[in-house]
Amino acid sequence: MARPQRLLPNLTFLDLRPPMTDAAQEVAASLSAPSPTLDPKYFYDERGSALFDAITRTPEYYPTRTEAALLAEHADAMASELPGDLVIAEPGAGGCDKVRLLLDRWRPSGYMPLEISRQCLLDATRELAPRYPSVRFSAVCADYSQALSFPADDLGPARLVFFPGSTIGNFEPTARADFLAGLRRLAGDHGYLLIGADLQKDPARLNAAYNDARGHTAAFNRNALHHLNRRLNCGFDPDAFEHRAFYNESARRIEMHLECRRDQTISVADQRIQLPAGTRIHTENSYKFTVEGFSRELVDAGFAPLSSWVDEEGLFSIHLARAA
Ligand code: AVJ
Repeated sequence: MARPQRLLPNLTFLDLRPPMTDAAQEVAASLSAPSPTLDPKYFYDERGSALFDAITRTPEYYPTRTEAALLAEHADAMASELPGDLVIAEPGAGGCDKVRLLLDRWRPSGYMPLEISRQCLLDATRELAPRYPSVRFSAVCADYSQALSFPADDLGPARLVFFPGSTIGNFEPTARADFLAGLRRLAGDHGYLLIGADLQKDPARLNAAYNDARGHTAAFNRNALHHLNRRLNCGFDPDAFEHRAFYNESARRIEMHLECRRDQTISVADQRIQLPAGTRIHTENSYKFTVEGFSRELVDAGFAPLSSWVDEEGLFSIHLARAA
């Protein structure tokens, strides 16, 4: 079992060396399926992360700023329902941006970001740890499946699992139930969960949030193709793909697709894949919730909901729950 390295007085780094998925095989299989798909993880190379940041600053994309305002407004109310001594564990922490507010307001005894992108995790924690000398930083380089089975230390401070941004909306219903059960394991029997869930609303508002006027979401969507060209030399012509994002009301989800405008042939894993004009590649689902419906999913995953907070406009919700 890998051992944590001490990088700074209050920062240790544990590299669980997440297995490199055979992306070429995975992409070849998903693109040659009757309904071609691409995993949304392919949006997020360095350029993709920068494009997502740009999306969060558009007037149309409300989730990130609405959630940040809710956290700022209710951080004390949340703390009043939590034990004084806490370790915040954050799977998929990325650049550790969203937790800063909680570190400022709560001064937990520990913070454990779990993140697959090694350099991103190292850069973020090396920058953060000196700012919070009283917080013990335990950075873990791991993929989701490794992260969710990271045992809770029942003798130590209670663990609060922090999963913001409504990234939970990317999971299909069954995978979501499994993932929430994984968050329950990560929290442990004495742990808690603080999670963000975007709410169902007027389709026009949702469609606007995924079709911003500046075109950042369209560029973010096409970036999956640029990323695969760089990483797997697929030979896509990304500019020959139309960005399509719409709210599928019956499925209660935003769907993102890339529509091929002219015949293309790409190659991956020594396979040549024909993409005739009109082909749609399904690149992301972002499910939308109700407070009641999401609370039921938390109960099914082994949590007892404590409180939830929704902004005045009813756009976004944050849920605090404890291990049942
Ligand atoms: C980061 C997955 C929460 O689904 O709203 C933003 C990603 N996709 N614009 C979302 C995204 C298009 C975002 N999540």
